[in-house]
Amino acid sequence: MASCQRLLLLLLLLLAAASPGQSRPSSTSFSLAGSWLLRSQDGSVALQAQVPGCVHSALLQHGLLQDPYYRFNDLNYSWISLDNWTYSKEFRIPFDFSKLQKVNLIFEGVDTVAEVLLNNVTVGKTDNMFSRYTFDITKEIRELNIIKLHFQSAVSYAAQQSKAHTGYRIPPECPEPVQKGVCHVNFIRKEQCSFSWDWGPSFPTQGIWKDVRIVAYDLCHLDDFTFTPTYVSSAREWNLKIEAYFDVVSSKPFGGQVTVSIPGLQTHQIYDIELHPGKSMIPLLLNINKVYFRTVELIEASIAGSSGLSFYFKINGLPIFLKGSNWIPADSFQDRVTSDLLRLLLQSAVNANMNTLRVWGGGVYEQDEFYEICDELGLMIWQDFMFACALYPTDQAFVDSVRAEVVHQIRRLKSHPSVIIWSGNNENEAALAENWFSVPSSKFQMYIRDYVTLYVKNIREIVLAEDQTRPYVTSSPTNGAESIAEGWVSRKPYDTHFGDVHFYDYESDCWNWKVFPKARFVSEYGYQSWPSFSTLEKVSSPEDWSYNSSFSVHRQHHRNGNAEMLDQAAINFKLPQNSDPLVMFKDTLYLTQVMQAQCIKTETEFYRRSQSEIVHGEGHTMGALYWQLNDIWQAPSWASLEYGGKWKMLHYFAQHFFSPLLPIGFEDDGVFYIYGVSDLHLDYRMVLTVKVHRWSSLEPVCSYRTEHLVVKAGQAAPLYKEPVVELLKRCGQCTRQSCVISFDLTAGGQLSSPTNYHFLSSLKDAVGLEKAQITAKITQQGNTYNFELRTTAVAPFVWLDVGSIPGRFSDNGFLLTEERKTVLFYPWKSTSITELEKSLHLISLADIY
Ligand code: BMA
Repeated sequence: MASCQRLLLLLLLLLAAASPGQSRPSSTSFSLAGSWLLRSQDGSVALQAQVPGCVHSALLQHGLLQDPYYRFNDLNYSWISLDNWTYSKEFRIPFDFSKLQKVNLIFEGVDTVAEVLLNNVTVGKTDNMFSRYTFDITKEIRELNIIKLHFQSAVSYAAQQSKAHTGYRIPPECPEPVQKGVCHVNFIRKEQCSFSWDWGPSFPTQGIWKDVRIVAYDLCHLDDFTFTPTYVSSAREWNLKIEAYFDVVSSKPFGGQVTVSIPGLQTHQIYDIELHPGKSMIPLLLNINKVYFRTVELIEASIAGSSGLSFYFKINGLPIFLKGSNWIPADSFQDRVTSDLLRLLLQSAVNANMNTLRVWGGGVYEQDEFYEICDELGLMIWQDFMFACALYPTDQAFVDSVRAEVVHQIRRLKSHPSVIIWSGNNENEAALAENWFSVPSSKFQMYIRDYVTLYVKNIREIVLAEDQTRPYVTSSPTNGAESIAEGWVSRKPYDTHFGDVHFYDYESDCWNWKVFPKARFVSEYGYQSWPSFSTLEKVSSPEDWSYNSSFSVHRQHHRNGNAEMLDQAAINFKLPQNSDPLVMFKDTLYLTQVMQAQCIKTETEFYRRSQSEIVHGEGHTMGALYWQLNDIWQAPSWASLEYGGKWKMLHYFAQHFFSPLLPIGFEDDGVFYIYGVSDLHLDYRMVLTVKVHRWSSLEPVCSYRTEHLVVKAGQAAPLYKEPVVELLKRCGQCTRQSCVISFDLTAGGQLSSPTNYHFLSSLKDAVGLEKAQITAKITQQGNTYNFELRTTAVAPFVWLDVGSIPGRFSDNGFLLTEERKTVLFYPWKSTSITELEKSLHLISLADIY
């Protein structure tokens, strides 16, 4: 995938008028990005603001705000989004436009509701953050100009729209009080989580959030071009379809030539075309017989031994298990999402062996760089359209706005090989099917009609017309073909026999895999944890540093979330006990991360080992995307990466549980099994080593190596089976409480899996677990640091924390069963041994008791 994108980026499109005597099309443009003047409605605040940007960022840059994420500032600063701000700028056109036929003002993104004036004449209005706006300013443009954008508060606009919708309710009206958010976000085409979410604050921004430029041209202008490859197996070649969208301003048709050149493929082709006045799309076809692109198919087919249908992806003809997580906006203020930050987060996904991210429908269609990096890193993207957890209006103006948004986003994104599926919305089919918002049954059919209007008759129709190379599902979760058969809203969208499911259960014991759905594909599942102390410290003050402080309560946006984490942890662990309140707080943060990591490990391993089997009609699980990859601010959430990118324990665990080759241990009815799971493309002869350790000793009580076993490509299959009673008897000196099992796969010393483990009892019942004394000797080797660890005892969940020093360890949160282990630290900024030694905090589970 990576190579393909790089090659395509070199594709050039040149247009030349062919008829003699006719001039060549000319076009010139300049950006209005940079410094603008920003004023509050009453003029009491006036300052310079950067474009692209937003009001909050401008106020922050001028020192008029503290860090908006500090303590309770999300509430203190709510006035900003209630005001109506004006952006203005004076500018001189740096070229002679008088001879050019058309001058356009193009906004790549306006957030959100604004009236646009040029030289005091209204040239357009905006109401959709996700659309590109092009306004014809040929008549208004002068040499010296003033441009103004009068914004209306997104909050008051949404309220107004909702009030005007008198026929019937479009719920939910407001977020839950615990989210401390604002109402009616479903009435505005804006980042839905900007009005608050169950992991994020309410910062309904205003501003010009993407580039704005003036483009002037003669004859014609190439507005857009896209390319999509399809493989023609009969001819064994790729058809590359290029769609070139022109705005032709010439009053007469004219001919010309387009040159398509892909230097990386030594491809150069010239096309004669004829352009007619107005907007037109010219398709250009190119045949290429080298394999450079990728195909994607969503397979919904019957499965032997199971009712229902499969739901899995074939990439280049091969079934692929999608493993990864869900992406949310990386900041409330999009102008702070730099390419460095995107690269850091996406690289972290790859480092954790993920191959897929779902861009979730409550955020934004991400910036171009996001998809470029994914193309390059080989990450696949499940792309939602931006609708989440709500019903939506379908009046004509709203639908028209959505249509423009969807066309724009498909054309912008479809050339990216990373995007493998379009999906209509997040959980809106489920919201209807399960009647989350208590709509009266008499109105139910009407809401279904609205749903079909939006996601089927409009969005789906546009996807089918604009992009035939990718599948479309109307919602996530959905039953896919079965939902369609049931009229697009299935009675049971969480059916394990069809489509994808989302699964959350905070109460049941997450160490018991029987609580998880053996579904075809699990596109969301998760548990919360707290970020590390060093991350929280930046936005809090000492009085906040306890689990029940008003700060800790304020940052938790999920009802009962803080208690839920401790309740889940208490099922298998003793809760921290310490008389020092700060130590107690830090230990509690650590334990929530231990709980989260271990829960999602158990759950993900269950999904991965369910990929090749059908049990009681369920199975063939082919996807596990946990909720959620990243954080929008410093708060408790389901994320595995903290705000800023620091890895939580879960992320280190993901590196193991998503490993291409993994032995997975579990018990069923007192029998211990190990499955071998492989995402590799070849079968491998491997040896499985199983060791049993006592908590009280660094010498394993017994160790067993199998004969060579074949671990099959793309399969999950049992490799080992032994009743626990026999295993304990065989090893002697062991009880469930006093011992733990570890195991790994190796092949001739070359290929190996991570070492995995299986607990035989809850750790609160563990016998012999000692407070290990663990020391670390740090040495430097080039850009990497070695942490040579030595322990006095077996230690579970060993955690190395270097505070705010950016970087990641090669491994962390591990079970230490040997006296020595070396862990590497990869810094993201330069650091030193002294700095690392000073910041290092090392604990393991027994330290918190
Ligand atoms: C799902 C997601 C998000 C939410 C998460 C955790 O519903 O789609 O809306 O943040 O669960 O509650």
